[in-house]
Amino acid sequence: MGPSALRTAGLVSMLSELGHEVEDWGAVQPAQARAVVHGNLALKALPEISAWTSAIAEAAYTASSDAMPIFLGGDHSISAGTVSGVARRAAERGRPLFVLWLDAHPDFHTLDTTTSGNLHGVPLAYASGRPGFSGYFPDLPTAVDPAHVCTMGLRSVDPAERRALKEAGVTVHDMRAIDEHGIAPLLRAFLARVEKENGLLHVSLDVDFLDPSIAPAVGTTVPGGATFREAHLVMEMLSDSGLVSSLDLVELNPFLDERGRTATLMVDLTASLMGRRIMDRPTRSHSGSL
Ligand code: 4U7
Ligand code: MN
Ligand code: MN
Ligand code: MN
Repeated sequence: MGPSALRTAGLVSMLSELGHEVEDWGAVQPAQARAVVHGNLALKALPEISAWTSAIAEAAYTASSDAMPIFLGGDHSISAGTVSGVARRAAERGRPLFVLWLDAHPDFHTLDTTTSGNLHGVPLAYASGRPGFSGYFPDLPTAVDPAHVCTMGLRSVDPAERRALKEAGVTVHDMRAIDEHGIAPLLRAFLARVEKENGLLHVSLDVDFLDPSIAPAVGTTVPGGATFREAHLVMEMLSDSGLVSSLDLVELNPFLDERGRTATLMVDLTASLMGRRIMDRPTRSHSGSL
């Protein structure tokens, strides 16, 4: 129901009003699921998610050829496909792919370390080429270099993920770092790296990045998330940077929403990313001083 709620909240008309040409490609059709059995018996819907991942990766690869795809979930397991698909496209272009993961969680479990078995908790590990997916998920054409991944907003990290993030060299700006430094300088430093390396940037926005008081429509609420203005500022800075080449909007569960306010917020955040401004601002580089 997530994509329907985002469409109902006006995603397409908002993008058109901002002057973008929009094509709604509708729903990706899943590939045929084949029997996949794994030793971790907690894994939920492994054959289905594996089949979806190959279909979504193919769609993401196709859609990123000459446009900026916006992928609507669904839960965050779609990003196993979206990130691996756009990574394949970036590699073909000889550009490094960077990933900004906006989430309360790092989603850095492998099939072996997840204890909940929830496959929306593994997509970043899969796309970064962490071990243990081979034979269960589609073969990765191109892994994202974990050194090109920045997570922001974390406040629920499992012990196995904490170890793996460190070992892999993922940049982690947890909520404490955001409290201490403010979100802008942390993001500015990451964007400067993307620009310096002539990278493409995939942004993955999980509803639970946001504080549940402003975004209740998610199954995995964790208190202490990004505020309304922090989230908009991130999107505005991303827009100014001109570096974003693809976007995920995931984890919206309209069944848990209050009069569509979370769907509306997700659409408004997308508007900030796609060029909506409170006031016109002089154009300046993202690394310039404010
Ligand atoms: B989401 C969790 F244990 N880590 O593995 C798990 F805390 O896409 C949560 O970020 C995963 O919402 C959350 O089940 C996945 C849990
Ligand atoms: Mn997530
Ligand atoms: Mn999450
Ligand atoms: Mn989730």
